[in-house]
Amino acid sequence: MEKPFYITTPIYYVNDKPHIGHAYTSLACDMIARFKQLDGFDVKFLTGTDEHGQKIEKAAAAKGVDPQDFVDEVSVSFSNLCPLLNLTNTDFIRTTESRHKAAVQYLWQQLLDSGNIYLGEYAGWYAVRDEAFYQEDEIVNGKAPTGAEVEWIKESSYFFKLSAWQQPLLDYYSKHPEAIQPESRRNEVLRFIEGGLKDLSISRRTLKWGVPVPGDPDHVMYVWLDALTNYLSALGYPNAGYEPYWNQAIHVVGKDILRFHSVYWPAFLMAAQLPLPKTVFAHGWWMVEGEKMSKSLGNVIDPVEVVATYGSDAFRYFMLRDLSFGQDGDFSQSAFIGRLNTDLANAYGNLCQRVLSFIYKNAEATVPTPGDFEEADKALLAMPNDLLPTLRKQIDNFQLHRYCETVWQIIGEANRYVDAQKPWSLKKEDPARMATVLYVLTEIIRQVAILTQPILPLTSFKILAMLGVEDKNFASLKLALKPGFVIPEPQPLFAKY
Ligand code: ME8
Repeated sequence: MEKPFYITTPIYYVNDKPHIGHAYTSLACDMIARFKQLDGFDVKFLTGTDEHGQKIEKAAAAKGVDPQDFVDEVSVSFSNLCPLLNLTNTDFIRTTESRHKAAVQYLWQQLLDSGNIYLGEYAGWYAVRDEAFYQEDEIVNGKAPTGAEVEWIKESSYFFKLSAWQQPLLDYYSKHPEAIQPESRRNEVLRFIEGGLKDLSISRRTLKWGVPVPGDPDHVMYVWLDALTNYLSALGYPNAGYEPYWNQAIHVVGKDILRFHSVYWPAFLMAAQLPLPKTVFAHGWWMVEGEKMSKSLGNVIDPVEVVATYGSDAFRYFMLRDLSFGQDGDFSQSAFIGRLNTDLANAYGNLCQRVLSFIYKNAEATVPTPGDFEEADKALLAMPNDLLPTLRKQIDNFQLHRYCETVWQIIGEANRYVDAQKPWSLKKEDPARMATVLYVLTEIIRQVAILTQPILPLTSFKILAMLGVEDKNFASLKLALKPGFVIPEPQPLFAKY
């Protein structure tokens, strides 16, 4: 039986269409999901949309449309992004679906039955943009610490006894250092919890656009309690079958929403006697040409346009390679073009093009039969398999950029091997040796293409198809290319800008 693996993106708000920040989290999860799938895991990869709450209600009202019609329309711009970016998500959840609402109401009942919910009155600040409550001492110059506008609300509300979970959370995190990553973010969360947790308002009476509270339909649930539960509802919770995946859950989120995922969510789960996710990983923030992306600055980058111009593989590569996963990054035109030219066209593209064109023109377009391998041949051929444990660690430690670096080391080594072995000179001097060198090179291209699948699915697919390769999972690295396959005329894999 394959080992279950479960990875999730945040579910995105449908108040506006997606930008490269949303695409980023989805791409990072896709890279990990693809790696795990190729490495023999039974993968579930979830993404979706967060469709309730005041922010969405307001956005729909501003357009003068019914909230359901509004979310139906905007959700499509997020679900369309999945095939566009070549995501391998196994599900796409919308919080307005009945399967989700039923699960949230069930969870609410668990929290109520276990004595974790009481009715009270909330008076305090609320930021619609963040869908978050703020304490008086958090307000800076009349705004939320995030810069969002706040409004004062005072109404009857159900509360979750978050304060009771302060110590259990601290105890849990001291036993599970892997539960919040990277470490710097973990420390921020611990300091926040140590600062004291107040009970959390989890329902609103003045809002209609949400999941009704069981037994008190005057109230709708706080959008974050509703939204966070998507990770369970998509697995079929509370019906049996969700457990094996849930026990392996990894949530990848932006640093903006780590508190919701590492304080509120685990407290709800503990209160409902459910296991906690294995890891919440918070990544950094993308800026554009050194500025914050914002509608008012007009610098929001639409992933649909980037993909239309450069293709999805180029976009994937830049996002996954350029930013150290966890750190903040900058989407600049010069860095983008630089990476495409240097790493894709010059390094990877050139390796495939020079080797496969040479075979096409000088070796009857046929994968040659090798003679005995020399030391240099063996050293190059051993690289991918020898590096596989390193690549596994890099994925498990969320070092996605390092994974790219490691694979490109092999590409660099293969290009140096071409220069050193000079197949063009061997053609006259030693055709048998030329055949061996060309075989080694096609074999290394096969292995590299297997390893680049999580980053560059389309290009890897093209390369493997050219070589007639059918087995594409990591176990097949150990196989060897069969000589005699006739390759089609090679076309450049990457454009140069
Ligand atoms: O917060 N750089 O949805 P959201 C990097 N619905 N990542 C970015 C980014 C940027 N500039 N901008 C957005 C919500 N993101 C809630 C989540 S989950 C139960 C509910 C990514 O549409 C990043 O993953 O505001 C961030 O956490 C997420 O989009 C916020 O998406």
